[in-house]
Amino acid sequence: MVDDDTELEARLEEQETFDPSEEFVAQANVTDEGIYEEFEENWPECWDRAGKLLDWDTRYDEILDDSNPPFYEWFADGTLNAAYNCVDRHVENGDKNRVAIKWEGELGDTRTYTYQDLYREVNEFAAALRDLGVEEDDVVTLYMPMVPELPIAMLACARIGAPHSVVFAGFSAEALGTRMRSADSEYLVTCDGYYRRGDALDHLAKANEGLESLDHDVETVVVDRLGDAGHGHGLTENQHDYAELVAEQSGNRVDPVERGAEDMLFLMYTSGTTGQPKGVKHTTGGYLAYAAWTTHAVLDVKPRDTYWCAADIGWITGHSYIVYGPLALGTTTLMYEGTPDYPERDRLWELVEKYSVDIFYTAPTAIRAFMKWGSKFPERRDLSSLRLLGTVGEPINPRAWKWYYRHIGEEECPIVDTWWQTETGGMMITTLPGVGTMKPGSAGPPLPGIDATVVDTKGEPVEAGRAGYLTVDEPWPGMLRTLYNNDERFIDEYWREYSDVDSDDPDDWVYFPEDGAKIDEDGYITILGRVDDVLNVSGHRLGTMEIESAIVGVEGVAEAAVVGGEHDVKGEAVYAYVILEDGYDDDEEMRERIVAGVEDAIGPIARPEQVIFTPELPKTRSGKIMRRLLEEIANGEEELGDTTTLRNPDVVEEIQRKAQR
Ligand code: 6R9
Repeated sequence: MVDDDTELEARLEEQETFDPSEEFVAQANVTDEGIYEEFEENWPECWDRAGKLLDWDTRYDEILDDSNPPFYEWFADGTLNAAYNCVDRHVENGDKNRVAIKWEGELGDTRTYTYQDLYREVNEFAAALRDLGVEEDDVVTLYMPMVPELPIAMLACARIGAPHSVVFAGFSAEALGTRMRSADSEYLVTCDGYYRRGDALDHLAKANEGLESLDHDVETVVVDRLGDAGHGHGLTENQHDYAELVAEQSGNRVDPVERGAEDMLFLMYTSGTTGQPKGVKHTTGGYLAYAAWTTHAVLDVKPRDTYWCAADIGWITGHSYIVYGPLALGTTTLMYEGTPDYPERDRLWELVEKYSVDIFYTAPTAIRAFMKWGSKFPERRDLSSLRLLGTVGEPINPRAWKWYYRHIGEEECPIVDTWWQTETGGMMITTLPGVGTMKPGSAGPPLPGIDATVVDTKGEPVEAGRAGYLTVDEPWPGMLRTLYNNDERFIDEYWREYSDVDSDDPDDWVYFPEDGAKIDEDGYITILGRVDDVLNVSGHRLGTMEIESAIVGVEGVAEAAVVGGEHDVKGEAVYAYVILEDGYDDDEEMRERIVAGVEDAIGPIARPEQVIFTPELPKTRSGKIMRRLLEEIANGEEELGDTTTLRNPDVVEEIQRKAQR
């Protein structure tokens, strides 16, 4: 047995390419290699294939309107409703008894919603939102953990044409306030609390604190998740109990509002280069068609499947691949409230076994944690129901890929390594599981119809194997349309770098995702990571500027620089270099106040791994902080790169010494 194992490990280690099994291919949604050419030759009409996955109130004639780049419009003369597409049509098509959402709480409590159940509750809550005053185009903020009421609230908003803005429950009160203010949002749906490693967290306290920072009144709906374990907050005059509202609307129906394809479906705030989060705008037609298409083509989802994306709905991955894509296709989507290691480190595999999960989609940071815990945890469980595995959020190294392939997929499941972003709405670069050869460590070729390339600083394609910058030359239906109320920043952030911004010719416009990449002879793209000041901590996007401004807000801090250091589970971890004002001591108390400052401003996900006090930051003669050097120090590198251009080279050794403490 041991010998077999070692032999297998050795073989896997050497193997550089993997092909899907015949059995997988025989049943896959997309199997024709010709699809790449077909899309290219028929572009942009090829996208009708995505549009056709939806039911339209008014069928579109025009696929793409590119007359005003980069403000592209897709299916613009069509109308539809996203909730109708995710719920009603499955009820009407005779699938009302199929399970839409299977939910499991951390304590093992479960809830099941058939499409009929979902239809009922989405209607009732949509009616309740209307009664509270929500009108078409009002932004409703959803600050909720992983409870079924979150997708229900999203769909209820979609039903009445009110865009939602979901704020990840792990974000702080301050982060909630900033996002509500930015979106002028006068409605909030939140929750009393939720479970994390057995503790009943008090979420409403955070929500209330966030609301206090707003100048305008907010109508709030509160879901009671904790019951008697709750924290005893009374509801104020503007706060309503979710269950009561829904009960009052029992049996009521709301006609799905006919939305233009280009009407906003939702806003999602994400981190960028500046301290201000960006409100990414997604639309009803293009986004939903793209989410449905990629769920079909890449995740190979079929209505009879039990499909599980173990992300949080508070991020784009959850929007596209827990809620909109899977429900548009009428499958069963699994939601889990808790963490993977509670009560034990086999929790996720327990759920795979219990629900006979067919498709499992997670982040490399989780896989690295599973590897660290060891294969004995998945081995305890029967994982034979799995057919396909996926990853998203950050690069996955070949070792983690192979571990996932062997210990979770039992060498039978293809793995799709999917590169995409909040801004792209859905997957962009990955193999098609029923078509392509997989190369661990490389996401794969761009999807059919996606014109992504790797270029140098001048925009010229780089040679195979050379590092460059990822760009996308043609628009696609799932792309963001703009940043909320900020067209100028939209152009600056994503287009200016490689476009002729004065041109009306769409060929002069190139989308820049701000990732480094390289490409091989077969056109497979390996993503190297962000090239802007954005960190990727456990698959979460965090702006260094946001963290720095939180630290500088702490009393006694004069200046701060934040960089990412390598971390074996998180991928990147936050390293904060801090200069104190005179009269403050660099002691444990100060460190704790800095950590608390970051948690208050953003949330525990942004917590610094290390706070390094220093009398000065290494700066170039022009006064720029030399971040590269700080990164090298964070990574414990002894041989540092060129420091001759520093104004203050002496400080380097001192910082190095402090970082080692
Ligand atoms: C979906 C999502 C986007 C950034 C992106 C890139 C990184 C995502 C990746 C990946 C390598 C993959 N990223 N998927 N890097 N391989 N398969 O994660 O959206 O939170 O906006 O992050 O994540 O750097 O630019 P978002």
